[in-house]
Amino acid sequence: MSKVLKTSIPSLSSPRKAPFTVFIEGNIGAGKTTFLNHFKKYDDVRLYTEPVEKWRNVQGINLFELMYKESHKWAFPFQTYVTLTMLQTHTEYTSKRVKLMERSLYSARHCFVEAMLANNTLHKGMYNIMQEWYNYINENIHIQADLIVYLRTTPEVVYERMKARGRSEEDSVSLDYLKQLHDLHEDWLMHGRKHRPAPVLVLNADLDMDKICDEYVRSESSILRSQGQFISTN
Ligand code: 8LK
Repeated sequence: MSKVLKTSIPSLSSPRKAPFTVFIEGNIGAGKTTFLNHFKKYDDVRLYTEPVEKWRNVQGINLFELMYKESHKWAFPFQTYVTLTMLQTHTEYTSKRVKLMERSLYSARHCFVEAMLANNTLHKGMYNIMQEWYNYINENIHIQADLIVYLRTTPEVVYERMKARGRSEEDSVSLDYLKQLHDLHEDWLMHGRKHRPAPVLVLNADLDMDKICDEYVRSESSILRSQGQFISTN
């Protein structure tokens, strides 16, 4: 019996347009997931939250927990796996007109991997391998990037939020580490000291959850005006 081909053949006359792709960036506890959930009501938006559940269960192994517990040993395999899962999300096909991603390959490279090198949890040799991966990906794989939304916070505020969230794996995360991640986000997104693949929209994410809604609304027009079309709600 012959197999039925399930994939449709794209029309040659109208090549598929890549979705308007937005990365939501910011420190631990900045409210990225809450921000993403705000866009659930839109039909034409595909949301990708950070794949923490995949990191927690790599064929039964909690890589996320190991990374914080024994960072010297596990930071490198963890970041390698994060890079794979981010790449899977970057390249995943969606027919929706807007793709919203929590973090990206760029925050892995410019924030987390840099912090781990500075803290000696990544040996320079491991760091160099990560750089070779990023360079290879940059040169050979198209990563769609149209807008970066930077949820800008102060480390003290996100420290309190992180504690209140109470993710057990994050028990050992210190205020100093959050300050370090903050500075790396600032260097990258505010001062442009690292490559920014798209324009950056900065939102004040220190605000309380009720007030932050105004900031979300401010960002909606930038996100949803993609390709000049109106996006309907459910
Ligand atoms: O964001 C969820 C948790 O994972 C938080 O504790 C920070 C950690 N994390 C990390 O160590 N390295 C990362 C990411 C998250 C995301 C990227 C791209 N790299």
